[in-house]
Amino acid sequence: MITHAPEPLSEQLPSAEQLATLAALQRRVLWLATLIVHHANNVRPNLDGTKVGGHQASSASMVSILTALYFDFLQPGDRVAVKPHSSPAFHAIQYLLGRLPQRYLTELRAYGGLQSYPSRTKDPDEVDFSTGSVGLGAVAPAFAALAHRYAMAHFEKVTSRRFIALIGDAELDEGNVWEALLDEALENLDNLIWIVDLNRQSLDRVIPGIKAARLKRLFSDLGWRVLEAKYGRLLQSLFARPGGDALRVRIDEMSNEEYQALIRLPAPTMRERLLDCPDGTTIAAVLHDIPDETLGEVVTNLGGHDLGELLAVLAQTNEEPRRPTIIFAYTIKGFGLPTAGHPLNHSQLLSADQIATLATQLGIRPGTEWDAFAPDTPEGELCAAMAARLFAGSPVKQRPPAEMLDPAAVPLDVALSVPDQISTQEAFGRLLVRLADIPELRRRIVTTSPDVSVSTNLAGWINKTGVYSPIEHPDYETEAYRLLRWKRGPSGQHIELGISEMNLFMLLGMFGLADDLCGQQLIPIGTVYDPFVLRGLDALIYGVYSGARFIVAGTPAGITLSPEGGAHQSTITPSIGIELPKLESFEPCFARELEWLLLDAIRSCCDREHGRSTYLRLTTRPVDQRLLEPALQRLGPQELRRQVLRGGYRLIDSRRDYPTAAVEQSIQLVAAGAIIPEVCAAAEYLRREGVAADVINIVSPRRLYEAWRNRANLDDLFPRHNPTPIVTILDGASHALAWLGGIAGAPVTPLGVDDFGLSAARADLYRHFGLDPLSIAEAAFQALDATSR
Ligand SMILES: Cc1ncc(C[n+]2csc(CCOP(=O)(O)OP(=O)(O)O)c2C)c(N)n1
Ligand SMILES: [Mg+2]
Repeated sequence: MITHAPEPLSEQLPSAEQLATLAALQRRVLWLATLIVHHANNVRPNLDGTKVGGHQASSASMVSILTALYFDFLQPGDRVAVKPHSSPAFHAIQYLLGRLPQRYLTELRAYGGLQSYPSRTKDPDEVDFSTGSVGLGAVAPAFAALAHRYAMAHFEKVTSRRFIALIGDAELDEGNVWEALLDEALENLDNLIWIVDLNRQSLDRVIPGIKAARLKRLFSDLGWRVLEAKYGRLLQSLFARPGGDALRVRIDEMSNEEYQALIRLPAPTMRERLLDCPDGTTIAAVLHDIPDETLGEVVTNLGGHDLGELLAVLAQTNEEPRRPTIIFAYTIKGFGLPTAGHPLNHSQLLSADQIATLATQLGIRPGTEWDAFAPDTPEGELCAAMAARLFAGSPVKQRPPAEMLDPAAVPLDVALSVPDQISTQEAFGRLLVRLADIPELRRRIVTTSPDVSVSTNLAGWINKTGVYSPIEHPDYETEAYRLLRWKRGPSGQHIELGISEMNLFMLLGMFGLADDLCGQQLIPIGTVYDPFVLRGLDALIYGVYSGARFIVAGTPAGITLSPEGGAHQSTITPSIGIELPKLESFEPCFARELEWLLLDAIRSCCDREHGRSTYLRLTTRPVDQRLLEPALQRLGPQELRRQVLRGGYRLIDSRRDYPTAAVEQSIQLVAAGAIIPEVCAAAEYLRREGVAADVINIVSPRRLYEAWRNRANLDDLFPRHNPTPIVTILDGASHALAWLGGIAGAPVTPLGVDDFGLSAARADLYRHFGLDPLSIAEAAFQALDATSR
């Protein structure tokens, strides 16, 4: 573990000899990255003719930056997010470092091969951050740097050092980038470095106007160190000549479109165009000794392709005072390729002839196309030295060491005592307060919320543990804060975010990977209003896709939050819980259930191989806890707990719980969450009418669905030998439970909320959507009628 004091790194700039070695490595990276894509598209047999794809120009744009990082700048513990469309260049480097077997180079986008975009979980080499959906990879390292800072404050040792995002310039169009930049919680991350690959191109176009100046001002205003690698050393030397300023002004003031067009012209025309301005004669004099053969090289000599310039700028990131740093590295999309600067080069591929010419240009001899460097060459020696520095020479991907919570320290229950009437949200708040009394758990739990901590019942936990801030703040307690002590300091264990659900899920995701990224396990628990889960959905998906383990409570949920109205009433979140891979989801009704679930979710966070994140859909509706009594008596706490965790249990077993009732027909009422009291009331009504109505409480539709798909025996809930008609009831889209009849082959009547919500009293809304006891009973009678006919 590194006890992290950001020590100054070598500030020695490389010699001419070292630069020559780096240049040779860069050429090889460009070659291999281009060839990896070429092979996948034009050489590997393609059975169905579907375009394979891959991004040669995007990779070429990034080649110099990646070379400067992986063959010089990076230190052990540095974590890097790689621009999605430069993955071929990244993998080429991993190959040269001895971290990726050669056979993968011919397997880009093939089954079991290299993924199209860097993937933590699926690529064979070590990827720190998955990228692909632009904008998310840009900010993931910022949240990871926050996890690092938090872990340092609480555990004093981490395995991470700096966090580096390599960002395409068009990624800065994504709103999530700005949501992150503006959040106070992410201020002053002094080990965060963003490098923008400023090729002024996106997918479809050359980006009009020079946005860079505005961006620089914005970052500077946000307290970042703003650096740029704009011009290479060659151009800089021309600018330094008498009259050189005129050349600089000419290039500076040229529109991006004009520049991109200029660099694709034959040299004589290029010169003509350059001189076509009022200062033409002065510029002609500056360029008088530059022959046509090298004019193109001079005009494209941007800082983002000049290794000496890049390393000099990177060295400045270590200067005091340390601050988050952004480097605008000016690049050319397709640098070194015939597609350079072409407005439509994003998915352009080189032809076989162009590949052959490129091989000659880059000095690749026939038969050595896939070679790495021999160990006794300067390039081979540098590769070995960097591999030793970054990976201690280990050739294989492995899970990095981490300090973890021992799952054995997590109890099965905490005997939470609750009043007869309590909502799941309030029970959640009380549970957290109880967990704060278990030291091993408390150490690693960190809560977070996008400005809804108090209204989601986190106040008790916050009062006990405090709010995290890198520095101690005085506690100006006022009347308004009597119920909530907002004490801020480095030992706090709650992170308050501004209103950005995107930031919430990015934080949960990156804190949920803190064991891998920083060497300290954290158990992040977030709260969010359930309808606004959808505003952070991309980041939620990103977190679970990346393999993070965290817990989130969406609360309050559904129309049960009656007066708040439509925008606050979630209806489609249950299906996210059922369908999003690698997520657990639960919609409990009773405090006891929630207690078992939350503890189990924490245990799952401790399992680095198979653990999953957990989504709890909760509510503020107080529910009579005595409704659980008959099931508790019938099954006993152990068996009930097992069934809750498996996804569902029989809350009312009509024949057993009411043996004397006169019964003519049977029906199953299958429901989840806060609507259960209505369902129990409907069951009672039906019983009085001679219908044995069982109530099955589906605590996790997802778990039951997975069990069903895995052919588990669910006969105790849905007997196949005697399928009984089913009415499903959910405060959510009715579709989410409608599949349940498939388990037993029983007819289903799905009830739920299949329209946008609206403001009203709860009983009015239940009636409006047909979820009140009488409507449920009515649906049951109709179902029975239909089956008897
Ligand atoms: C969220 C998202 N929207 C759209 C895309 C499709 N897309 C892929 S690359 C790209 C343009 C990227 O431009 P930039 O970030 O500047 O990268 P570069 O120019 O280096 O290729 C777009 C729109 C995507 N990958 N992710
Ligand atoms: Mg771009």
